[in-house]
Amino acid sequence: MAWTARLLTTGAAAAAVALANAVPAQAAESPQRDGLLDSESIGAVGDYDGDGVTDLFTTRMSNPDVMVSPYNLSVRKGRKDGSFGSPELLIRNWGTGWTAAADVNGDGRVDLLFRETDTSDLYLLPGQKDGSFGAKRLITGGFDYNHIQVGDFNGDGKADVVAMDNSWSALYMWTGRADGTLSGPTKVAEGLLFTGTSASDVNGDGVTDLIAHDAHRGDELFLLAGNKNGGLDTPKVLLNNFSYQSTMAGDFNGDGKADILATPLWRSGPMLLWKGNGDGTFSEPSQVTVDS
Ligand SMILES: [Ca+2]
Ligand SMILES: [Ca+2]
Ligand SMILES: [Ca+2]
Ligand SMILES: [Ca+2]
Repeated sequence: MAWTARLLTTGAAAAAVALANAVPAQAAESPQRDGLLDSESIGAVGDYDGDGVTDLFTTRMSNPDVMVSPYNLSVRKGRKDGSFGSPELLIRNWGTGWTAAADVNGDGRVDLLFRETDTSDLYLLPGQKDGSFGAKRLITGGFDYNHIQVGDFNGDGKADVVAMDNSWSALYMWTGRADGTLSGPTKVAEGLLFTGTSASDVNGDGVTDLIAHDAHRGDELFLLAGNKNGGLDTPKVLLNNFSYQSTMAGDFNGDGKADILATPLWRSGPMLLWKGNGDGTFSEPSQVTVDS
């Protein structure tokens, strides 16, 4: 498949979780207990403005008073105190599907990867210098995978893709080649229900890693460390007693070390931030403030 894989800068974040399976909203502006607005959910994480702090890409219904209305894509910029700003509209009529964010083409701007639910088409939207995104370009059709993440998982400087198959039982990887195409897929992990995946260099060795939460096992967050042998290491428990959703990895306080961000189940409380120590260990979680 065509792909513009080139240098990934840093181990910067890629993406995340759950799109818009949110409940249709009634009130337009009342924030949920996690600080996001009604019908707003996090689609991906990445450093949109290049300030070293990972930002949130969120989707939200354009008209919360209508049961079915198109979703818009916005960014909430992260700050060094771990909080997030108000949503800034990026793209109208974004659609529904899986979103990932990473600098795929190596120009220093975060690009977006989007798999449309209705068609299974996989698109790339290149990030531009002015903060906008270029027209979506088809990478491949028939991409029947979900929980899509982008990062340099084999440490060769080119962006790779990891995604879960439709049986929800195995992770596959597509490796970025020098000629700008992707090769694969190769099965890189199985045996867990890999929901809640997110990509970042969690253990600080310069190679993008994957975190994964198995919704059936419930209380463990796993690390699948990227390795230079072209795969992901066997899952290891990263955090215990981890009953959260919308789990994301990125540098949410801009200190150069990957952190974990998550929401309590059913959005029942504020988002929490586990600050990374840079070696795969984390501080106790602190509450995250999100502007309305
Ligand atoms: Ca940022
Ligand atoms: Ca690579
Ligand atoms: Ca790593
Ligand atoms: Ca950090």
